[in-house]
Amino acid sequence: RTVSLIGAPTDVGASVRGAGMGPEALRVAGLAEALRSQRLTVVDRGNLAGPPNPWMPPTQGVRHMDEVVAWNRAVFDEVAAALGRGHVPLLMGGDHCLAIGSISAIARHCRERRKNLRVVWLDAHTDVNTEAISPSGNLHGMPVSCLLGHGPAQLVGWSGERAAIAADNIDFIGIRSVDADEKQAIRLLGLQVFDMRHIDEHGMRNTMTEVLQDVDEDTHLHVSFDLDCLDPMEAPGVGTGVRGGPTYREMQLCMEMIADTGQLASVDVVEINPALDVRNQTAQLAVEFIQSLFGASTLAR
Ligand code: DIR
Ligand code: MN
Ligand code: MN
Ligand code: MN
Repeated sequence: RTVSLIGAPTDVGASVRGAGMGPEALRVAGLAEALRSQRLTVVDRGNLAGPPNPWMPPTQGVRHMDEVVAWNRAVFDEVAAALGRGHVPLLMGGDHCLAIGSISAIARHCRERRKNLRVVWLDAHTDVNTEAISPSGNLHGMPVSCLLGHGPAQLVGWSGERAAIAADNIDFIGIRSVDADEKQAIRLLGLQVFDMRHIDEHGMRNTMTEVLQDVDEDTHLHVSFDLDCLDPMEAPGVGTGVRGGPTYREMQLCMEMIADTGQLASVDVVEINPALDVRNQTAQLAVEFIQSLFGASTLAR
């Protein structure tokens, strides 16, 4: 397998500056070398280009719409190109607004190839706000709505259909921060949210068994990995940390069980904020988890 690393140095969708340094932090932590050490071919495509962060308040419920559109266009094209080459795109963010371009390109690819897309959303947050209900106006809190066809018009329909994914095609793991109106959206849309209480009560193993039960050889499995999914004790380098996340071992098991399906076909790694990190430990942690996601295991060769 060949992995295409795609850097998208943004914080235009975020509430805190600094996630734009994420791609370089992952490179410094040795992401490419780590994947090469496990029989993968890795091509680093460098960083995409886009507009700077104007740091403006929301207009019509959204901050930095034009900048978020521009960055996501670049992401869409580069992810589509990687998939076209038969590579596994690994998007290095940047903030989580980039999942709009990434998953829209993946959804279009899956429709063309008659693959069933399943998205695993690893996050402390559900990111299912819209411009009408978001308390912050930050687009990193809205990508799921955009992909489901409910967000601001400029960010909806990029896959060629109004909805890039259906509610049934996405599972959320590690959730522990949901805004007031997001709770209603989750219920109305029927989203499958495995919150931290679910993981406490059922364990990561049973949770992932349920999430992955209908994955088969026709499945394109996409992982959208927001590093704030982890407990901030483990991963301090994030803009919106929330305590009470999965432990290191729980997250490793999650990654290993995804790897065991053999169907992982694309990844977003987002929201690493080196400005808030401690000696690059969050990027180093991300590299370890990505290694597991691509099949590294303690005993298997
Ligand atoms: C919050 C924060 N729900 C918002 N979202 C974050 O602004 O919409 N997502 N941090 O990762
Ligand atoms: Mn988050
Ligand atoms: Mn299901
Ligand atoms: Mn997120």
